[in-house]
Amino acid sequence: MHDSEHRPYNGLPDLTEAEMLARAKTFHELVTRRRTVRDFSDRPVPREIIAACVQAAGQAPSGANMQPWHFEVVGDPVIKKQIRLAAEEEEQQFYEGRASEEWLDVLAPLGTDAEKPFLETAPWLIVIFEQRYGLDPDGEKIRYYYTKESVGLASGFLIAALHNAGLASLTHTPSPMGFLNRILERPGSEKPFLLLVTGYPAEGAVVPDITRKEPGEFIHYRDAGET
Ligand code: IYR
Repeated sequence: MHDSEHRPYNGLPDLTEAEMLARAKTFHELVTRRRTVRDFSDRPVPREIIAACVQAAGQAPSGANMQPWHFEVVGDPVIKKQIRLAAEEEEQQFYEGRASEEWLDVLAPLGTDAEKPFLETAPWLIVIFEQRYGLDPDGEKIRYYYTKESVGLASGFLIAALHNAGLASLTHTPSPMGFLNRILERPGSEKPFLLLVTGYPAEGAVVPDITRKEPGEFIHYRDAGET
């Protein structure tokens, strides 16, 4: 049936249905409390905590298990400043003309603008790169599959892991993000996917008073035995 070697899988805990339901609800409650924060404290966060979260991200499933991602974890204030300056330059153009009125209208409730002080204030910036293809030792291209989906999954793991660890995060996507290749010395085969800002919220940080869809608005069940 399989060409490759396989081994028994025993990675799941042995739970009663009551325990499963309780855990499912606990996780739901945990992620319900996650919000994007734009106002960060400069309080340091030990690298170990970030490392465990990034390593969790690296356990995400990926197309053909190619793991087409690279994470740059930046705490160096000199590099953070370079990133802030370059991001703000792009963002100024975005807010002053590149973005459509329609786009600016939907962003208005979030209160975003071209100023990105959090890129210097927050202790850690995690830049997630999508590897669009690999390179073998001879420099030949190796085809990767579903790279965007894979990197999106890893980013989701990371965001959940940071929240679970008690840290705030901000999914920042200055556009275009090519400056991140230059500053972080990454090859042209890699495309910046997301700039994730993490740390503690500033004292008194506020978030926009927005809500998520109700379950009935985004889930439709077709139970067994209904047809
Ligand atoms: N990249 C800009 C604009 C922006 C776009 C979306 I879509 C957002 O959800 C939030 C912001 C910025 O970061 O300000």
